[in-house]
Amino acid sequence: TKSLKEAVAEVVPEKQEQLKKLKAEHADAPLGEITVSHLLGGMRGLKVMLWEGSVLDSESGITFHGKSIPDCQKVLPNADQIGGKGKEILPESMLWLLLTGKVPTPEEVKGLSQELAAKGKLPDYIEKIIDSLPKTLHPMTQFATAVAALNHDSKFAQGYSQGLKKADYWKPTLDDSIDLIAKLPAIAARIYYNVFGLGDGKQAIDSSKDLIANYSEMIGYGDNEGMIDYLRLYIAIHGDHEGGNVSAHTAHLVGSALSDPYLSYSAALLGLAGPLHGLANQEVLGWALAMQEAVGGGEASEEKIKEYLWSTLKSGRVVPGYGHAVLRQPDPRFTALSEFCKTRPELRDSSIVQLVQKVSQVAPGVLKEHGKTKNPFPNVDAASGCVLYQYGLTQFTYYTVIFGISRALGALPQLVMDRALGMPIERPKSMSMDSLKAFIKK
Ligand code: FAM
Repeated sequence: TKSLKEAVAEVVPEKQEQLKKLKAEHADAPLGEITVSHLLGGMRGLKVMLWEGSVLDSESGITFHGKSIPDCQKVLPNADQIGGKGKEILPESMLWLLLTGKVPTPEEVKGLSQELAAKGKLPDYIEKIIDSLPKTLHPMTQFATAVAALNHDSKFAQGYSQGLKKADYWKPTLDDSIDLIAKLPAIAARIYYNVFGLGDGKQAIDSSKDLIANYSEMIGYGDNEGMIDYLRLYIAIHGDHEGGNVSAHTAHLVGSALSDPYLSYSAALLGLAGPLHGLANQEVLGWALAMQEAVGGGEASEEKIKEYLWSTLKSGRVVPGYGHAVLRQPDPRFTALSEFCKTRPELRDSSIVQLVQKVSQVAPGVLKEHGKTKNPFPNVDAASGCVLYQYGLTQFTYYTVIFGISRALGALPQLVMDRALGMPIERPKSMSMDSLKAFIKK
């Protein structure tokens, strides 16, 4: 059985060769025209980033090394296959796929799970930093603070300062990345304890359990099979959404300055904390609960839901959980989480889950009529929070932290690849309005 590091070491020369060929044969091939509206429009649609783990198609949604979410659900090992209990994709399996492009065997996943368990304990100083933060500080700010502070022990930063060769940069980048992914659940659990006084504050790790079974135990859900498997699925499928989204792009940008994985991922978390990106799951739930109060739960009529949607839009707000910068169809991640809800009676019968599902049928029509958004369909965040809520995790300022455990599965593998491929510092050209005008006149 291979370790993840051995599996990555096999892939690196192949990727380096592929890049060499691409440069030699196609360096000058055009990838489209850049217009002023690209510059003014958040660079939508510009093909200007290399990202190996996943590709997002506007119609069919995300694929991870060519595999759709249903494909991954078929082939990636679950907890049942490694001696635990559960049918959903293990985040460890997704991490392996994202890093190597290969489907791991259950034995390889078990080995990775054990490696993460062995590295998951937090150093004392990190616990102290978290405990010293005010409970009123947003959990995402606490998350980014703790992750940045882990750079105290970065192998990459240490190696770099000791003159590490460029060809070897990827190795300590991978060590740091695995170390960070191993510690994210304990950091998240410690924040839960600091802010809400929930969980036992010990963050104990059982080496026979997978990453999320351990995390669930830390936050007080160790006996809840439904919640544990939901968290596995949620964390596996939120892992990567190609490179241009704010969190992934931020990790890549900051990492391009050779900031170590802790600093790069801390910056990514700060981007994830924005309401148009990761904070949307927190926003959706607040909005959905207010709607439930106004129109009723699963039994609410279509008319009442429509009225509520219009009142949100007329007050100048966006409907949270709807629309997407790239997708133009319902988000397959939304579909996967909705399918999960159908498999569990406690979710099937939940009033808030039923309401969210009903809204997903009514909102596209209303948003089309409203006529602004290019995508009237639900994105992943439309569904993600109501399940947590139903399982009793009602502290919705915490929801984005769970997303933050997940996004590392995609952002950090690309950082490893960036180092292996010797990608340069990112430095696009900016223009002032005056200089643009002068340029256009030429
Ligand atoms: N409700 C109302 N209006 C919306 C809308 C929505 N859900 N989504 C987009 N619009 C508006 C948008 O505000 C813009 O209006 P203005 O021209 O007045 O500025 C117009 O429609 C065109 O926007 P777009 O081109 O369709 O979307 P963008 O690519 O600019 O933005 C989103 C994409 C996701 C930021 C946007 O759809 C949005 O604000 N959605 C609600 C928040 C949300 O759910 N975010 C989560 C995204 C998720 F996938 C994630 O990152 N986790």
